[in-house]
Amino acid sequence: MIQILDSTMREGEQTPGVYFSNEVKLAIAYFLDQIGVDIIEVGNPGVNSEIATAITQIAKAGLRAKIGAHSLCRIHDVDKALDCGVDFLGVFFSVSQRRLERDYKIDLSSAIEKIVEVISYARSQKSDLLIRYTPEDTVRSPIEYVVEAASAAVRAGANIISIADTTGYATPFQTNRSISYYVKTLKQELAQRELYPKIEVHCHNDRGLALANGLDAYNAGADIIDVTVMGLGERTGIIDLAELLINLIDKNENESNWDLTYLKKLYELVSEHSHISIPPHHPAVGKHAFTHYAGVHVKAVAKDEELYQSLNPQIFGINSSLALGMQSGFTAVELALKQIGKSELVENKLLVVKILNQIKEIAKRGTAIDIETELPEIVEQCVVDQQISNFIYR
Ligand code: HCA
Ligand code: CU
Repeated sequence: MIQILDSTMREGEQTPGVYFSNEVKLAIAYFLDQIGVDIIEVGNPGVNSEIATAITQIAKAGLRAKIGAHSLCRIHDVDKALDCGVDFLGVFFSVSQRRLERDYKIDLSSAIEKIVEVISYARSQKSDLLIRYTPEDTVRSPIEYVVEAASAAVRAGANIISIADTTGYATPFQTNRSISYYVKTLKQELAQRELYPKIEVHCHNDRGLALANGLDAYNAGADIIDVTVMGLGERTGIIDLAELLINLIDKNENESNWDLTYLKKLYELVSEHSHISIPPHHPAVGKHAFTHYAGVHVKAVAKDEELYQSLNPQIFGINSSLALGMQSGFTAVELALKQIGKSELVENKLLVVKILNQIKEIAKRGTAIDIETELPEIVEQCVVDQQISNFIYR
């Protein structure tokens, strides 16, 4: 069964300007745990001591999810992570030619020596620790280098190898540039060496393909997929948690194990504290995700919601709704009147037309009419107008 690793507090906090206090982090962790995320990557304790405290607190919170730390490939940093009492440790070290030559200035065998030293050390410190090794920028690294580094890491004690598309370079449309190619080849090559680590994928969204690549990896047999709330992260971020879950449910994955009724609350919390608003048209959790607007749509949905919905909003603990504005028709006004407890007015067809015309006039301002707060006033005004004209023309 596919597993989800959430990195909202690690990768997500690498969104320019984003800061979550430790109190907020604990709340995010609780929501993720309620939803049923398998691994929560809380942060890199090497960044500062406050992050180390957050990891320690969350590791002690008694959650079902495995709690993880991210770490540079250095023994000193691994010690810091282990001091937080984590179940999971993610160590990253690139083996791309460019990185080895231009940044680390070492060759592949020295890189592998370093990786093996650090991973063996981590394994010697905690026998049941889940250790992930990520050859950062995997999909722009020669596959032979990735296989060699990954094999050495697994022999040294790593349980998980993560294929990171660090720069959002991968595409499902070109075989040797696809995540699925890396997943399949790595699995095959490692199996030939009798090594069977779990394969994780970390897909950045620079080309808008993070989700597509994640699903491509899923089809190729990936075991773990990284996500963040709202797809937060460096630059254009990574796969969005809600978007991935919607699509995995379609594959009948884990349906009963995930509780998606917590998604909206989690997104609202993260949005509030990241100061990044949820786009209204965001799948599942956006304000308009299950809101119907145009006349034809509202009329059809009044008979059968599935005529314009392929996802059941109840899965997310949400009811479908309607919006009032320039595109509205007669049915929308009737439904909205019922919604505000004025169903007796629905029979007065002339009044309904008057209200609809008034709505369309106001809608020229360019935003929807709020049913709860604005409609009652519009109705009242139209009722008064009608009474006056009835009086005049009596
Ligand atoms: C980073 C880069 C990273 C690491 C992923 C991993 C990436 O910010 O450190 O360690 O699995 O995209 O490669 O997020
Ligand atoms: Cu990343």
